[in-house]
Amino acid sequence: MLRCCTVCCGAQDGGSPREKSFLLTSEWYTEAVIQMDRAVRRLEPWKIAVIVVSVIVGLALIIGLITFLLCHDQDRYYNASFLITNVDYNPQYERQTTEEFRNLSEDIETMISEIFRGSFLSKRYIRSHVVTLSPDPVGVLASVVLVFKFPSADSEEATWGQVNRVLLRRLRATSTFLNVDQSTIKLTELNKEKGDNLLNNCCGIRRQAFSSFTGVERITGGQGAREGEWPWQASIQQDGTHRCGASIISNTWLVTAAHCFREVKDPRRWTASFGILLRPPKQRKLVRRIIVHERYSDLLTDHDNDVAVVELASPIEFTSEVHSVCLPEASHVFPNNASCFVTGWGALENDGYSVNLLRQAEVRIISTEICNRRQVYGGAITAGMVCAGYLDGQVDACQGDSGGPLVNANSRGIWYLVGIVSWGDDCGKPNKPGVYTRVTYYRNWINSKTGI
Ligand code: 4AZ
Repeated sequence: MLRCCTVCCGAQDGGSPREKSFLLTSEWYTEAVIQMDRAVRRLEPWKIAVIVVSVIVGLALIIGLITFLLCHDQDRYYNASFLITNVDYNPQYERQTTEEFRNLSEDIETMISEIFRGSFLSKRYIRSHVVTLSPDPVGVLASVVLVFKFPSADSEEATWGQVNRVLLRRLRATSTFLNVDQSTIKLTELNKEKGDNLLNNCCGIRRQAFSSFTGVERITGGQGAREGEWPWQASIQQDGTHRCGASIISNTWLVTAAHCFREVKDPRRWTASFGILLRPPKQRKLVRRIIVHERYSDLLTDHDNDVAVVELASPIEFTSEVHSVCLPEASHVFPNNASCFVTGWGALENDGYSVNLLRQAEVRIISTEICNRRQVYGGAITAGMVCAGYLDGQVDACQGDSGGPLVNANSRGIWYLVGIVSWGDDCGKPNKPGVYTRVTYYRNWINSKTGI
């Protein structure tokens, strides 16, 4: 068609400058098309195929990217607050780790989960987490963070409206023993930073869901951890070298084993690092103060009172990958055979080297009665210790894991510190499970030193 036009226009020599310019452009274009035509004819078929495939792949990538940007899911956070009128306020609700806070929070979270799981938002609902329970003249005011996944293309107003509607309608219709005053329900959208902050400031929360595995490995040679899986794990390092594990219990305090400081007690020679890799860590802090249990003795080999707290020189910045574990109340009892996880950068075998990637292993609590049997530890286990592992051996903590956490998740999926890696006869030997400092036994001591 262009060629035809050029031929027609070419007959009118001496036309206006505009016509001349059009003529020149048309001729240039015609020439370009002829050249391209020749070039294409010169191309071998396989080259044409490569060009066609590249163009198709390029287009597919662009379409995929646009679809991803429009349709991919995004976490949306909300704060729901409401008044519960048939529960009297109890001062124990002030602290997140009390049994009272735990029990009421579990009831509230179950109620909210049932509401959303039974609604059209069931696939969008991720979790709810009670952050505060405050006093009110007629009951308890609950503040709950709700997390949903919505396509990023969905407008904020629309999704807020959907969540609000379901919450209002179903709270009215759901029969639960909690009496919620409908007129007090308030739902506000939180931006990601605020939502993350609220959740990261709650102890014992793991942000992503990590599938459990059948833990038949010891930390030695066991399963590598993923970022954010054990966010309370710290490494304490003497002159820059990993010596022990530790657990974050607040943004300025760690808890660890006293025996880590047997040789060097000067805080200026110690640092703490956070994140699953020793090198490079997510964060690193200087140590201000080390408080070793007064009755721990470097000279004795009875391993009693193997607990210390470490104060950091500046606060940790809490993120979903670095934040605290919950400390159990002194009265809490973790049952025998309860499933726990021990984590650390310790040796892969007795007298081996530390590893760079954090490892994890599932172990079970062994009763003190069994652990004190003649063929096990023959009476060496005292009230301040707890055994965990397997009498068959294989799965165990090892050197370098000392001071690190032994944790257990409650029914709300909140993780509590059960023990501190302390001692054992070798690693993974039959009838020689790991021995841990029993955190409930030292709970009041930890509080007396840190205020936590
Ligand atoms: C240690 O020497 C050590 N198998 C830690 C844990 C265990 C043994 C030794 C438990 O730090």
